Amino acid sequence: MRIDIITVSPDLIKSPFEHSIIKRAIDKELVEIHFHNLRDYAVNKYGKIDDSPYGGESGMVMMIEPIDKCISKLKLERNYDEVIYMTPDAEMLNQQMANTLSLKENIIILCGHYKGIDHRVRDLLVTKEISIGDYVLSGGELAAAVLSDSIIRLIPGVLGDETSALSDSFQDGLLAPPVYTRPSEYNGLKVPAILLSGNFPKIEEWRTEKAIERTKNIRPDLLKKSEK
Ligand code: 6GU
Repeated sequence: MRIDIITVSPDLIKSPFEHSIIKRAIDKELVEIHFHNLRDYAVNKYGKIDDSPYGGESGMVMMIEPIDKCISKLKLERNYDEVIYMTPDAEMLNQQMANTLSLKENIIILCGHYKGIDHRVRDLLVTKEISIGDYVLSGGELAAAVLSDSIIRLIPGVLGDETSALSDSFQDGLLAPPVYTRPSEYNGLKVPAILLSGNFPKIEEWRTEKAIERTKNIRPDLLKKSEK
């Protein structure tokens, strides 16, 4: 898989890709990440990429021309499955979307900034818009890093233990059950005895029960969704 990230702050978004599972995925050549500085496609030599909005609102709006130039150049080189725009006024990211996107070959992620982008970009160039939650970030870079991480860890071969992505929270529509490791007792706090029993069918039953219980308590909306 190849991910092209278009941003005005490449330095802000690079570091999450230099650690741990994501770094290993890049080193193993399971994914390629390319960063594109939107200022390299500016409309003048001063690096202009934004302008004041028509209609007299405050703030600055990202212009269509630099974005179109950058995306058009990329599209000459290969086909893209999706051009994703990161913005808070969009459908919210969930595990199902990450699963679907992890099967794509090439995607572009466009990071928003300022007051937004000229809406013609969204109408003409963008194929999918994603928010990472109901709050506003200063820019789309951190959201793009979140989206990329959620996708990359699902690419086959990225996680050493192939089953571990399948047991993630949300994969079965439930929050994950609690996990424990040594010691079996710490300051009087005991690990649930069932986990030490070696009775694996019973342990599975316990895990499902706890997953349902935690989901009911913390995210009852997830259970309502699965009933629909
Ligand atoms: Cl994708 N971008 C920005 N700027 N803020 C957000 C977001 C995205 N998702 C939630 N808040």
